[in-house]
Amino acid sequence: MNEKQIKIKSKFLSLILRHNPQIIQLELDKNGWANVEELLQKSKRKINLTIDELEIVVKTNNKKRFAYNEDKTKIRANQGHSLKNIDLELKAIKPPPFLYHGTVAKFMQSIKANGLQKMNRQQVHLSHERETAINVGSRRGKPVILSIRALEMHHAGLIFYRSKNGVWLTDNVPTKYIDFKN
Ligand code: HQG
Repeated sequence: MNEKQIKIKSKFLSLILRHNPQIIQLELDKNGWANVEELLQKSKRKINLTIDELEIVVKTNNKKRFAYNEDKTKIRANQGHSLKNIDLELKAIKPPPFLYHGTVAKFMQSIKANGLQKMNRQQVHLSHERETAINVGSRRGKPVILSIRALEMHHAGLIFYRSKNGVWLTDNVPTKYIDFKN
């Protein structure tokens, strides 16, 4: 597989494991796991995906988006779901003083009014590194980087999680914890 093919298969996996397993009549369990054999079998309807290719996609994925269970019979996305009621079994943890969120100017008015909301995903995604937030914002245009006073939120009782691949997650970020100057 070349890089382009790996990317196509990775995007397909994101679609199935985060958003829409139904398009191949696959069911995820309550913790977001798909049975690997069943995934490969049912994926044939849409794409060629062998067990070795799956292994490569998981291993080379730049954001470590996917994880196997211990005996590699199951696979799931580490974060980014829009599917409701997926329990990733994450533990609440104390965040660093600041976390970052990359967005674009057209959303700012609404963010200033409503805070950061999870929109179509299960949670708001934040990063420890500013650079990551720049990349996230750049998907949509010229990035606007927001600093979030995460530790203050934690002290106020708001809950943070960190996914297995290092993305910080929280239900919403009220405006008062967002630093709007760039
Ligand atoms: C914005 C990708 C209006 C928010 C990335 C964002 C990340 C609001 C968009 C991960 C708002 C939601 C997540 C409000 C938030 N009013 N707009 N109140 N609150 N927004 O894609 O954080 O490649 O769901 O700023 O790299 O951009 O998929 O979230 O622009 O890690 O692995 O609404 O997805 O990772 O967009 O990206 P998204 P995101 P993957």
